Amino acid sequence: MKDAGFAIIGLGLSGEAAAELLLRRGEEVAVFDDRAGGERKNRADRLRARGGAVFLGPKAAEGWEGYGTVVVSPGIPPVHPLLLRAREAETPVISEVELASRFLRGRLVAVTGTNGKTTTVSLLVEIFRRSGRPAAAGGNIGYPLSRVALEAGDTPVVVAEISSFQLDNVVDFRPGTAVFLNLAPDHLDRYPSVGEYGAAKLKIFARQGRGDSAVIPAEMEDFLSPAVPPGVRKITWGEGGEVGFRRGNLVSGFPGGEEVIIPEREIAVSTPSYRAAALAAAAAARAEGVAGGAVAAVLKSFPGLPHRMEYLGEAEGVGFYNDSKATNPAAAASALQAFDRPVTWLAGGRNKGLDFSYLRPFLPGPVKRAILIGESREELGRVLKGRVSFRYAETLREAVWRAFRGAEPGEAVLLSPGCASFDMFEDYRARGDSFRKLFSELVGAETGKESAGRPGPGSGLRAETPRDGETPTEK
Ligand code: UMA
Repeated sequence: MKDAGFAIIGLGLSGEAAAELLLRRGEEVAVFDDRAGGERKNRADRLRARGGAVFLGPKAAEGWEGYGTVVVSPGIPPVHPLLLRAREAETPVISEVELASRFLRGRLVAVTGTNGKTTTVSLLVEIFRRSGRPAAAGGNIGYPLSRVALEAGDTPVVVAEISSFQLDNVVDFRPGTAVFLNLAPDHLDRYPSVGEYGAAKLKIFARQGRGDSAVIPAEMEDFLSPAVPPGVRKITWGEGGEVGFRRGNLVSGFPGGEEVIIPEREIAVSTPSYRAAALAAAAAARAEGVAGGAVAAVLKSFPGLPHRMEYLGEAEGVGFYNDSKATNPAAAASALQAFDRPVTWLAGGRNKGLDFSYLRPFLPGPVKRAILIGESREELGRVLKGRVSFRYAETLREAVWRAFRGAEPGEAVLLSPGCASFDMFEDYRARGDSFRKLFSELVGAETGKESAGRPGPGSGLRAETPRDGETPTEK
């Protein structure tokens, strides 16, 4: 029994970065992972070369001793046997972002919510940079916060994308500004209920205090307020909030007046999810004292991210949209709400324990036809039955071609699966890349030429309020 040093569970991106961070501080580190293959072996070699101990594979647990602190990677389930052992021994357990935050010296702005986190974080980083404050992004965005602490711990502002998994074991994690985006059912393969999933997300506020800000959707104020400690400044966004869309402008309210940040029509992307991210980012920037000009400059030019309502182009008048990042029903519902022209909807994949009946109120909406793929296709089919005509496809390729052949010029084909990708692809990016490739192939095959770019006015994406001199198109 050692009862000293750190044990890290999981040797993915987070585990490796956390181990490096601790080794650099001269700490004793042992890393455990239930699997041995792939990139883990290279990571283990690198860590061993720096003096860390690494235990990989089904017998890894045999190397477990007593430790001073256990650092847990976000993907490790709460019932993992090593975590249970640590709890039994009353060893402190902290998440990787908790560890990382102890080494960050700049201002920490943290963003959580079910959907829209990465877009909001990306907007905020650009806004800070535009305002002259160097900023770095990290966390669930794909770049561990421990890596930010290692490589850029002195950056004046760190904008962290924080998942519920990362909040499960926070202790002193204290963002100067905490941004809450939304809450919809997700990850019910890990949490016993939406309540427990939501409770994990609320921990983003738990350690905040005087001088900090909580940026919350106005519509969730009653629900969120009890979780925000006294003395924390609350800034609400969205309908009825301090920062919102009013009279055709994105405005920020403040005592004694209202500042127009940017006319709505100048915002680069008009989808509901991007507009929500824009409001949350503007509110967080305001909380951090950033001038409206920097916010406006970024909202005017930031084109959105790949795999999130990404417009691929047109094939014979049919617009193709890649929303592969929609891995839960709420994200798919938000995508459907963006259209005011008929949509052939490609959906399905691995269900994360979620109830697809969430989608019912949004159907048929713009959906003319659905093509369902993946493990969950029959479960989804049962929800669509009687509301939307649908058929099954074996592969994404079959789905794309069927969708294209069945669509009329002026319509759209949307991949917004509402499910995880792991039944058919490595991750949502691989699924989106495959969709993009299939689109290029069919453009080449059908027309001999490719057309792509971002949607312009009249693209068929719903603008929530009419643009000047324009009436929104009816279906
Ligand atoms: N492992 C075990 N036993 C288990 C489960 C996993 O040993 O029971 C091991 C795996 O063999 C693997 C390692 O744990 O080697 C993986 O750890 P991890 O799943 O925590 O993955 P990381 O590579 O560290 O990536 C994590 C986040 N992953 C998850 O939350 C599942 C990444 O978010 C994040 O970008 C990264 O840290 C950097 O912060 C991904 C994600 O899917 C994108 N997030 C979820 C989402 O967005 O919905 C929350």
